[in-house]
Amino acid sequence: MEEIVSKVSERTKIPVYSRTIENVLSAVLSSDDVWRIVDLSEEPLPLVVAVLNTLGELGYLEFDGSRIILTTKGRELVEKYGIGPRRDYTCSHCAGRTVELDEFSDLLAEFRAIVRDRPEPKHDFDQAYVTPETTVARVALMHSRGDIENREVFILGDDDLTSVALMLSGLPKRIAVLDIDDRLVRFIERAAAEIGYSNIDMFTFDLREPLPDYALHKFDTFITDPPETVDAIRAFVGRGIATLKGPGCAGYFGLTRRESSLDKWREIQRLLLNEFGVVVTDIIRNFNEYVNWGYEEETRAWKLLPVKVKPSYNWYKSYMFRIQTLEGSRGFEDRITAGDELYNDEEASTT
Ligand code: N4P
Repeated sequence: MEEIVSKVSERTKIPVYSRTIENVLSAVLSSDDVWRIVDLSEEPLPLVVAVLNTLGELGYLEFDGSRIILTTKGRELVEKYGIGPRRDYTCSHCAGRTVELDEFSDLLAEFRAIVRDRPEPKHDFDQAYVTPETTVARVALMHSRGDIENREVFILGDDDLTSVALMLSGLPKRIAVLDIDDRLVRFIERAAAEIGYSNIDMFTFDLREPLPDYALHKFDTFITDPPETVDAIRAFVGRGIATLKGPGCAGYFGLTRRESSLDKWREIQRLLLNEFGVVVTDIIRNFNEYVNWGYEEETRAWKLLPVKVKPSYNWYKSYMFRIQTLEGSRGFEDRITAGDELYNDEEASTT
């Protein structure tokens, strides 16, 4: 095992542990589909690739067309270490989201109808929207925590159209949405007119810039789904916190294992705790499910993968984080000078 770990370390700057190798082997025992292997192993895609290539080179597995297959030598290896197939016991009623949508079935149908002609994901902005069930589950989750009814809600980036589901719920007192993509701002404007909801403000905005005064310290709840470089967490989550009125407010954001190692998660948790002074109240695994964005073949992931096959199901998910502000919490209000590196680091691969 030590030899495998050190060989993988030569191929990547992402930290490698024997646990990493075990996770990938366990996933390979469950599936021969490379996307499912990334999904189940819960390791960043570039790291999974480094492990697969190393295991291939050492003769533990082979690439057979589009499939990843363990060799006899590989079978001996998993036996020796007592590694079994990774199981998936996700609750089939709630899909692991912890909230049920029975009360929201009309809202879900209305949401589907309104978003039918939504803008398609734009590669330049790292867009990939979540399923309608996910968006509606966000409303259920936030409502269950007391974060939307008669609250002022701020949305930083909204290709998921959470604002549309919130308008349909009629619960918030006021909604504000910003997005860098004016196609989305116009789409949400039209949806508001169609729904007949007027307590919503929309503006086109690049989150590298500091937020204007009318957005700062005025809201009860924010939601965002950031790219996952540390700068992007400051730009999206840090600025989200800066929109909040003070202690006792809440924020929601997604973090994925697909593009962030647990080492990066620790960095991000440090930021939350030490820089922003907020507390994490909820982390719900794989709450957010993303529809495949269509530009897979133009991404770093595609270049890296040892077998070139398009995903056959929604393999990309993120964990939903809820934070709450306390005395002494503070957001991020400075300028960020990053260019494309706002979206990309060693662990990212889907842009
Ligand atoms: C990126 C998904 N490049 C996948 C495609 N990220 C943007 C989602 C906006 N709905 C978010 C990842 C989770 N933080």
